[in-house]
Amino acid sequence: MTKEEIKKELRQRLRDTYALELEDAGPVELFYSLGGLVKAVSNEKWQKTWKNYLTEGQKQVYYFSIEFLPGKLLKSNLLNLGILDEVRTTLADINVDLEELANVEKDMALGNGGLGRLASCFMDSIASCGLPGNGNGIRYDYGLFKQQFMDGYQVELPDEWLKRGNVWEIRRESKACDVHLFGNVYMKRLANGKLEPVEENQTTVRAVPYDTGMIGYQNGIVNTMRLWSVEIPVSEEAKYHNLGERRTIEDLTAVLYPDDSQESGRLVRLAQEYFFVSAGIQSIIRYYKKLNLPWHSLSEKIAIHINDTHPAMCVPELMRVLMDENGLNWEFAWDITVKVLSYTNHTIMAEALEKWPVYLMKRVVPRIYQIIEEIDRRYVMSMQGIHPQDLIQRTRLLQNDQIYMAHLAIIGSHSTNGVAKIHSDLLKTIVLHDFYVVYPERFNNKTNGIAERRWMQLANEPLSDVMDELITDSWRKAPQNLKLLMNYQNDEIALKKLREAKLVKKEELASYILETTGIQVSPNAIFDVQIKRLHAYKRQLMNLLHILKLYFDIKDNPEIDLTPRVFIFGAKAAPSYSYAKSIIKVINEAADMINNDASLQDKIKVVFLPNYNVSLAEKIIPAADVSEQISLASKEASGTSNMKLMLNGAVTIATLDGANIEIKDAVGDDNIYIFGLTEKEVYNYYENQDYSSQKIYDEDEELQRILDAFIDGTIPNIEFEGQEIYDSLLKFNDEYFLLRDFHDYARAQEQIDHDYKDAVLWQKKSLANIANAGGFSADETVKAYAEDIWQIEPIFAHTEKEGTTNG
Ligand code: GPW
Repeated sequence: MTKEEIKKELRQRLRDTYALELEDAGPVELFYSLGGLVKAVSNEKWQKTWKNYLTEGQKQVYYFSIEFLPGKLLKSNLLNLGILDEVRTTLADINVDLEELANVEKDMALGNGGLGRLASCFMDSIASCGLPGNGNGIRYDYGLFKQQFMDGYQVELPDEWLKRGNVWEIRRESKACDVHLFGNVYMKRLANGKLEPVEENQTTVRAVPYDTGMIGYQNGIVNTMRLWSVEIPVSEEAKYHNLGERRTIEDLTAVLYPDDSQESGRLVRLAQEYFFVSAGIQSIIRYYKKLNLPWHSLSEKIAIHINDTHPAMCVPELMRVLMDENGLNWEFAWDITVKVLSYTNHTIMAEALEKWPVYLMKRVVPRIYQIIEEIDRRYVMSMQGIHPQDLIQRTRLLQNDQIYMAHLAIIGSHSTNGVAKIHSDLLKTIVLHDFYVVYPERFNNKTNGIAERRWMQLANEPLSDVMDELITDSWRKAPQNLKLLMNYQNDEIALKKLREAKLVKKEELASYILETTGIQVSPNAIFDVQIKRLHAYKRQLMNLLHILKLYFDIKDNPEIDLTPRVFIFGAKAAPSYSYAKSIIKVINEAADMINNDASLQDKIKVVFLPNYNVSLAEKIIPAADVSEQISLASKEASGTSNMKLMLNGAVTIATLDGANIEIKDAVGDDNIYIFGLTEKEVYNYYENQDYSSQKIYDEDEELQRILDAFIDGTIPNIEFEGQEIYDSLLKFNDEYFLLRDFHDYARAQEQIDHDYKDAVLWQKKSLANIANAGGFSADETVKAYAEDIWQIEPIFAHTEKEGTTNG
C-alpha cells in the first residue's frame, strides 16, 4: 500500500463512519478507522486462507484454551501485514503519532499470565509458520481485573475492555450452536435391546462465536481465533422473562476467573469449561461433516489440543457427539477420540491440579458425568492383570468422589507433554510416574517459546535497528539467525551500540515510572526486574529480603560501594490469595520507606508498577538489565518472561528451575547467575523432613535483623501483614525455602553488582543473551508440536508436495 492509498482509505472511512475530515479526527476515530483499514486488508487473506484449507483438505489443529492474552493488536497486525512503516510515516505526514493511536486500543486481557500469553504467542507463531491452526476459547465480557494500589494495598477494578467495541472481532451468528447444561439423564432400552441416553429438563444456551484473524508474519496467512459468548436462544426467550434468571445465564461468559495456578472449584467455572469445549467440538464436527469423509478419517483432518486441564472435558464431549449425535459405538468413538486429542501439562503444584467434585459434575453436565464414569470403568477393567491394583487405583479418574481432570486428559489423549525439560522429566519420574509406567510412549517435552515479533520487533525498535545494522534483518524472519550476533562479542563499537539502545528504553521507562508513581530513578542505575504473577513459590518475598539486606548495609555503612540499582516489580495477586496480597503491601511499604530515605543517596530504589499486563511488559522488558527468575527449584514449570527478558539483553539471575536450565545451557555459565537449591536437594528435604527455618534464623544475625524488620516497626504500616509474613517464614517453616536460599542469592547479587561496573564485560554478557534467545522462539516450539503431536504441515509445504505428486 502506498502512502496516498492509505490516506485515501482513512479519509473515506472517517467520512463514512464519523462524518469527519482527516484533519479533524481525534485518536479514537483514527484508531477505529485504521483498524477498519487493517481488517479490510487482512480479511481478503483470511478468506483465502480458510478456503485454501478447505479445498486442500489440510489437516488443522484446534488449540483449546480457557485463556488467551493477545494484548493490543494494532501494531502487531500492521507489522505482520508488512505495512507498519508505511502507516507510521503516513500518519506522521499529517502530524499524527501512531503510538498515540495504538494506545487507544484496550489490552485484550482474557488470561491471567503465562499460560494465556503462551496461547497467544502460539497463535502468532502458528500463523507465521503457515500452519493450519485455530484458537478456541471464551470471549469474556470482563478480562483480568485492573490493579490499583491504595495505601499500598491491591485494589481490583473491572476491566471494561469492550466498552468502545472491539474492532478486530467478527460476530458469526450463523455459526452459533446450542449448549445444554443441567437437567437429568437416564438410559432407555430400545426395541433392539440397545441402551440410549435420554436427557431431560436441560437448560439450553446459545454459544455465539466471535472470530479474530490471527495474521501470519508477512506470509499471506490469516488463521482464526474463535471465542464464544453466551446468549439466550431466541426459542427460549419467553422462559427467561425473569431478569434474575436471564442474568444467571449471561453470567456464564461474563468474567475470567482471576486465579493463576489455583483451581477455583466453582460451579460457574465448570459451566464455562463445558461451554467452550462443547461449542468448539460441535463446530469442528459440523465442519468435518461438510468434508463428506468417513469417521475413521477424522484424525487425519483434525487435531484438538487441550491447553492444561481446563478443556479436558473435550474427551467426554467428543465421545458424546460421536456416539449420541452420530451413532458411533463406544470402541470406535474412543479410538478416534484418543487419536485426535493431545494435552499439555503446565504445573506440578498440587493446588493447581483440577479435581471436580462428582456432585457438581453430575449437576452441571449429567451426560458428561455418565461418560466419565464409563471411561473410568473401562480403564480400570482394561488394566486388570496388566498393572498392580494399587497403581490402577491411583491412576483412575474417579477417586474419593472427585474427578481427576489430568487423569482424564492423559487417558483420553495420545500425547502428554510438559513445558520445559526439567518439568517433563519431573512428570515422568515423580508427578505422573504411574501414568508413565502405563503409557510411556505418550510422554514428551515441548519447551515453551515466545513470539519474537512482539517481544523484540514491536517492543524494542532501538535494539531491532541495531540488530539489522549488525547482522542484517534476516533474524526478523528466522529468529535462529540472532546467533550471528556472537561474531560481535569483541567488537567494542557494536557493544556500545547495544548499550545505547538499552539506554533509550531505560530512559523511556524512567519517564513512565515518574509519570505513574512519582518516583525518580536514574537510567544509569541497574534496572533489576521481577515481573510475573504474585505467588509464594515465585519468591518475590526473597527479592524483598535481599533489598532489605542492602538497605541495612547502606544504613550501617553509608560509604558502601554499591552500584545504584532500581528494583522493579510488576505483579497481580489473585483477589482471594490473601498471603500474596500481603506481600504486595509489604513491598509497597518497604518501597516507600526506602525511596524517601535521603541517607541512602539513591543507591537503591524500589518501584512496584501497578497493573502489570502485556502492554506494561512491553515497556519494562526492553529496559531491563537483570532478569529475576528465582522460583524454588522444581516449582516453575517453565516460565516465559525469562525468555523475553533474555531476548532483550537482560542477564538472568536464576535458580535451576523450568526453562532457566535450558537458558543456562544456551548462554553458558559465564552469562547467567545461578544460585540456590537444586530440584534434587529440594526433594531430599521433602523426603527427610529435616528442614528447619527456625534453626537457620537462630544461627544467623543478618537474617534475624531482616525478618524482625517485618514485626518491629522498622517497615511502617504493616502490623498485620508483617506478622503474617514473619510467621510464614518461621512458625510455618518457610514452605519455599527462602531462608535456605537467601545467602546464595545475595552472593549472586553481589557478583552482579561487581560485574555491572565493568561496562564492556556486562555488555558482552548481555549480547550473549540476545544472540542465544533464538532457540526460544515459539516458531520452533509450534513446529515441534506440529510434527510430533499434531501431524500437521505448513500450507506451503502441502501445496508444493501436492504439486510435485500431481506433476
Ligand atoms: F496451573 N501457568 C499459568 F498449570 O500461567 F494451569 N497459569 C496456570 O493456571 C498454570 C500454569 C496451571 C504457567 C506456569 O506457571 C509457567 O511456569 C509456564 O511457563 C506457563 O504456564 C506456560 O506454560
